[in-house]
Amino acid sequence: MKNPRYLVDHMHTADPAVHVFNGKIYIYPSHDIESGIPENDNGDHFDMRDYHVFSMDDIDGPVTDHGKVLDVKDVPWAGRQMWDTDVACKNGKYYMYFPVKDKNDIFHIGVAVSDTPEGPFIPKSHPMLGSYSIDPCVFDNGNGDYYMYFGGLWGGQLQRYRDNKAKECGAEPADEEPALCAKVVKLADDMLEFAEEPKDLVILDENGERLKAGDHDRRFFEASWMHYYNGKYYFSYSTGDTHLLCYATGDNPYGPFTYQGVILTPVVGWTTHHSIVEFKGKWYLYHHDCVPSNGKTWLRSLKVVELEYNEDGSIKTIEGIHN
Ligand code: FUB
Repeated sequence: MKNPRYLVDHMHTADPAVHVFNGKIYIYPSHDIESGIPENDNGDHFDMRDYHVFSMDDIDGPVTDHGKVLDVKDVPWAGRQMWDTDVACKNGKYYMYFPVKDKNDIFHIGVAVSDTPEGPFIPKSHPMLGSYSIDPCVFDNGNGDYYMYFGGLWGGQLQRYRDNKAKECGAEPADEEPALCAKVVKLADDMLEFAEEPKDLVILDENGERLKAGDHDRRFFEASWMHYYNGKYYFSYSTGDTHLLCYATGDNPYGPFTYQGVILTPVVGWTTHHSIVEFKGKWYLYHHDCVPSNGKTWLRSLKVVELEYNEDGSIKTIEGIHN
């Protein structure tokens, strides 16, 4: 597969979390809708209310929609805005992690459980204790340990927190200060809570210095994803207002990580969000853009394209806009 391929045309989908479960590709995206809410920097126009699950037997084959698997109405503590989700499998159970605002408009991360990757997922009665902000991604380290990466600036509310505590007046640091970090936390054995306090996922530059808040081309904004390739951990993310997907590599799930480069140049739309997955010996980048909706930033469409590495393990940059 050399050319990017759109995957779903009967609804708008974004923020794909992709995993291979039982030999099949499963896609857990956000479900974009036309809510009529005007576009703003707080992301109020992303007013999503449920999740569908999709699967593919093969990368070039048909995409099956397994239908609605979780609705905001079924989450007792939820207010509005179901954003990027992810699913992890442990001991034959599937755990869906989802950020949604509570009834006071504060994002937390909830968990819902299923016996199958297709769902439906049954939500727990409360958010994960100590959770905040958005964009959970769960990485299975293959040794029984699972790590969650999360956080997002602006509408994702990460700037409101320091040391895992909400500040009365949370704001982004000044340009010369260290950038805010994505968070990493090990999950408890039951997969339902954090096993520890979330830690900063530090990204260093080529001189071993922490990336600065003013370094908008490289600093973390949202859309965490972790994968493992050839003995290295690859943390990838969106730079938000500069619309790049970048990556940094490290030697363990906590880091520190060192910035390496751009995976995907800007796409049509404001947000860019992805996952990276290996299937049958090849690597793929799943992401979204707004070409099918003629640039409506809140109506996005999923795509997949092959991702390639250079011999030194660096990722070949993919162009976000193509013919
Ligand atoms: O889909 C809503 C938000 O847009 C996600 O949580 C962000 O990562 C961005 O894609």
